[in-house]
Amino acid sequence: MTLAVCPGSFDPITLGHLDIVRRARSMFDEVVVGVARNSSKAPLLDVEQRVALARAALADVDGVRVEVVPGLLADFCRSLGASAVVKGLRGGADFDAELPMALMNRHLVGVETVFVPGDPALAHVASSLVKDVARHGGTITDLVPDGVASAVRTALGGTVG
Ligand code: COD
Repeated sequence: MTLAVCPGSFDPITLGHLDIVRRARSMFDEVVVGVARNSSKAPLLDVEQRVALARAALADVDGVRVEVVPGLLADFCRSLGASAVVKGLRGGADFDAELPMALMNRHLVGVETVFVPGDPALAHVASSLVKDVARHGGTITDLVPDGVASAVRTALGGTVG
């Protein structure tokens, strides 16, 4: 039985994340979506909301579950006996940001990272951009799973399309 962890902030989960989780599931028997803390980002949604939205979005995907990463991703992977971490790439900038994390996670516990190119049609989709579009009154319903736009709208305290 192979198990991979798909980690992220998921603040909020987007169609880009779902694409990567599905691709990970096509390669591994089981996928754990790990909702983690990125210390360089202040989240808009609290961790319970991010987990609930990810669970709702992935409810129909067999072999996938969503959990909180309580501390280091490397320790979480070791505790699960994960074969790999799976990360999505939109382009070279993602690779430059992801490579040091992959090397650090391997240094810490020996876990390997598999980089998966995402759907090019979703290469512009990032949680940070989605929030920025919403903050300025733009429509995000076609960028995120059902229920996410209204959660973002509530968190921003305004109107989101
Ligand atoms: N297409 C392809 N891939 C995508 C897309 C898209 N449209 N959108 C997002 N992705 C990918 C990203 O490239 C990334 O791989 C993943 O989805 C998650 O993205 P985010 O933005 O939700 O999450 P990040 O980048 O903030 O996640 C960073 C972590 C939280 C994983 C990291 O900070 C971490 O591991 N934190 C736990 C503490 C820890 O272990 N720190 C030491 C790390 S070495």
